Amino acid sequence: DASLMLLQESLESGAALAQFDQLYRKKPGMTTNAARVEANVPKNRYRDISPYDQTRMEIPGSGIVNRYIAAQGPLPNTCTDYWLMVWEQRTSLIVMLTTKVERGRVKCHQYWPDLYETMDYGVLQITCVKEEETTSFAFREFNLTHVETSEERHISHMQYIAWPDHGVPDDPADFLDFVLKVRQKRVGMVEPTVVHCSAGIGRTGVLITMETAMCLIEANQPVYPLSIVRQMRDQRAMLIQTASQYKFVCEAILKVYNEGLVKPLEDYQR
Ligand code: PTR
Ligand code: PTR
Repeated sequence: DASLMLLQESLESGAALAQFDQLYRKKPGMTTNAARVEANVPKNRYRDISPYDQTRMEIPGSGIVNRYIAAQGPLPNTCTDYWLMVWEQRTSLIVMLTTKVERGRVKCHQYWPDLYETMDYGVLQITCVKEEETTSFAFREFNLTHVETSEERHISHMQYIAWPDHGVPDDPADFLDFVLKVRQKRVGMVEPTVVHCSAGIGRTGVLITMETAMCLIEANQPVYPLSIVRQMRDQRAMLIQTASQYKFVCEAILKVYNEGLVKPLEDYQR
């Protein structure tokens, strides 16, 4: 594929990283006033990371159809809103890329119940019905019940645990394995997938870029990671935080393509 040969060359020459550094981190003209409203200040985990007014998720839903919802790790006081958003958006998959605590600092509140336990958040009741953990992943299944209507839905939770913030995954092979599992899960899925880490920019940006690239490869479309990142930053500031994260994702894209881990869909027996 021509776009991926170009990517290979620009990674080797260093041009890819220079281009990445030139991307705007915040889109000119976008505003973040809602984050500064007194009632909203305590809802944001980091003072320097705010959603755009134009693209932030509102409850009840704004009617925007998204492929992904990039989110911060919920705070104790935002879990009810978080689950309401999941319900309203009909999300059936949550991808989590942080642990609860890193280097002694809280990165995300445990917004889900332990195995076989139930938690109530507003009108929603969440029960954890399955949990499988390895050293790098945790996969959980939740039942979500709306207590007023008794409607019940099922949510899968896929957590990658071996990836500290500001860095790249400890083991690239493990990470690829994880994203391939996410991709498998998402085939045919039309509802938005909630992707979150702690701030919802660095690791979340890498995951969304990677999965988008896989979809493009499957669809036999050119893959230009720089334009994927630019489009993402039109909707949320600072997605993919560091040049090393960008390099990591570019190399991972080349790897899945070169090793045939993701192929144009017409190559599959379907
Ligand atoms: N034959 C595929 C299927 O239904 O599983 C078609 C398909 C391929 C559907 C990709 C969705 C796909 O990706 P996405 O959910 O990202 O649009
Ligand atoms: N002010 C925080 C900091 O710089 O540590 C904001 C922050 C935190 C930014 C985590 C990015 C972070 O990484 P991620 O988006 O991958 O959780």
